[in-house]
Amino acid sequence: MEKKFKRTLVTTALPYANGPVHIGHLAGVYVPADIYTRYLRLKGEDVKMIGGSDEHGVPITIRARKEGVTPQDVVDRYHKLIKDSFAELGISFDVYSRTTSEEHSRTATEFFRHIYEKGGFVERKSTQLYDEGAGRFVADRYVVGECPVCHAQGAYGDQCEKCGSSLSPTDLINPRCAETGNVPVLKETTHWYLPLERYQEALEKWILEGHKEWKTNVYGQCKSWLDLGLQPRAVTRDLDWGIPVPVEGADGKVLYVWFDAPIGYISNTKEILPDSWEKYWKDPETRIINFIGKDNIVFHCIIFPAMLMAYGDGYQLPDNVPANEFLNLEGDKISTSRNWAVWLHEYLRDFPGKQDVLRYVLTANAPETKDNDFTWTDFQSRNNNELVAVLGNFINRAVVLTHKYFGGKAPAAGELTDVDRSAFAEINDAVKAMSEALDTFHFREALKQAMEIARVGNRYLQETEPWKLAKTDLARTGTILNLALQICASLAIAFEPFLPFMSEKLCRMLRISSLKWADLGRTDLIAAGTEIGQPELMFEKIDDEAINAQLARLAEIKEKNRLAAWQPEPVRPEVTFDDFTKLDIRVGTVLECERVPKADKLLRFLIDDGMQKRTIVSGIAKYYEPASLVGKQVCFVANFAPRKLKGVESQGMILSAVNADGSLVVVSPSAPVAPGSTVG
Ligand code: B3M
Ligand code: ZN
Repeated sequence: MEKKFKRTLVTTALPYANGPVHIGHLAGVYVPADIYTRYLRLKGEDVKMIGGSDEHGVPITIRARKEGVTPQDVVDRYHKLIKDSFAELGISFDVYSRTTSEEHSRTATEFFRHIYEKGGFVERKSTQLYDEGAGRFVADRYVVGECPVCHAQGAYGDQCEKCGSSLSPTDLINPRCAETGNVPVLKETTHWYLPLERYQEALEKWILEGHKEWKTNVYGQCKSWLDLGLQPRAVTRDLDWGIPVPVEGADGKVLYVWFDAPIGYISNTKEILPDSWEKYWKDPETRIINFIGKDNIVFHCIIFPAMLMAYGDGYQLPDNVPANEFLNLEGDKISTSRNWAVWLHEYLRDFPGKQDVLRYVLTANAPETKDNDFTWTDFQSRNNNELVAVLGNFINRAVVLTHKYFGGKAPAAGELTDVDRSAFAEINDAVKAMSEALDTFHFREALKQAMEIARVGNRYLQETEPWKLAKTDLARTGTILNLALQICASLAIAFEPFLPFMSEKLCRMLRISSLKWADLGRTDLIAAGTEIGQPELMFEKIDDEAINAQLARLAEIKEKNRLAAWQPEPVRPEVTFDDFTKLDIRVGTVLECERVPKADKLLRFLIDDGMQKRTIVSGIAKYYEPASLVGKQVCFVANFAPRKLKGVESQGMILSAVNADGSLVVVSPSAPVAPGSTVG
């Protein structure tokens, strides 16, 4: 039996305020949460959507030091950027606050203290890495060294990215503090731990027995954590940025960011509902839904619930945690550090007024059950072939025809025929399927069903051909266009959660207001005689130029990353000066240069070496137009034993530098010199 709820609290993962948000965040969390919340609002339900920035944690302090500013400066900058770009995309938070707010600090402090006073923490000593030069503890991630498994350099203290081994910083060979280069030492410290094992049984019962309906990825992750057996987790850190641990003698310690961040959901609720927030957290008739990405599952399904249990006092656990998988970009994992992302604020700048297009594409392609890929060509084709050609086209036809035959006044509908009734039956089927999909967090499917309404509309016009009938039967034409306008009204409702900007525009055009989900599929949403607005296009085509510009930007980033990731070959074994002088390296001037027939890699050079002309064959044909080298000076090994290459005798070797991608660049003197000059 489905439980009945009085209200819903929708929470969205708090993004770290040390960078802008990207399409991965949007597809995974904010767009689905916004769709869901808007849907509930249209149903007239009591719902609040809670968001905010996560402004603590080590990465923010590191970024600040790198930039020579304070952590507060960093979070101020990104909080504003994130908040503004969410608003511009139409993510309709009831509150978007931040974890540096006073309310949050008060709430998190009280939360810790309450559990502490109940004996809900255990205090433990441990040794941790410490940077003596900098006078601070170093988080595992910020110790680097040689991987003990694959011997790659630059492995992190928690993981080697090369071979994927999970590490602890003391495993590293030659560990160094990433920021300072100092050798870390071990130092004893005390921390407070949440003994998760105390909640093992309750969590098992709650999730494994009570929430079999959760998404398989979420349920599965929880099960494997629980099967391993829960261990105490430290909830404090040695750091000077965060909420101070409210315990005597805990100077220099703050709450672990993952302890305070989820409490942010509570603080932010308090901020908008100072008097009634408890209803949203402690009343069993409230339903709490956490929208998150898959990397946050354990924190929301195990640790935060354990915190809430530790606190007690009637706090409710989430009813569902519809975590998504990841969205990739053009086949590669999105990465903030490698700048491999489509950043929301840049999208809004590059595609002004096209918020709905991004919302549409991210939903149609949402990584609901598996990782998915965002590509710019898919973005373009979904816009051009679906939004423009199906949805926009139907609306435009209905409105244009109403203007053409009825002067822009909604005509009256006469008796309905079978064709009319069957179109509306199909629409109502789609509406039903859409509602079911929304109720169960299947937003892709819901969007597909919304689109189906427009497809039915197009088929209906195609079948009834009002433009032909208008000459002979204006009354029937009126009925058809009346119904087409009613379908438009349904589209305004159905798409409001997905494409709120279009919906608003459409409502203005159709002169309708106060949308209600229950009105979907009705045939009386626009009264006969209503003067509708002039036809306006809902969407416009996106041309290749705009797409190519994005692809070019990504190609540039990829190239930059490739060069940055390139590592020089290790230096070869030592040689003596005598060894070196055995090589006779000289400068020559290129007199002739041509391709060697049937050898696509080779160029034949005729070189003036100061004494004579000599032929040298070099494998650089892929990188140079032969003519472009004539007249150039090159360095070559003059006493190289002659050898035959594809039938041509080569008397020496031209020197080239090998680029990161293996391409070759000829080495030349930086100013002209006499041919035959030696190099050394
Ligand atoms: N800031 C991690 C993340 O952005 C973290 C989420 C907190 S939700 C309480 O992935
Ligand atoms: Zn490794």
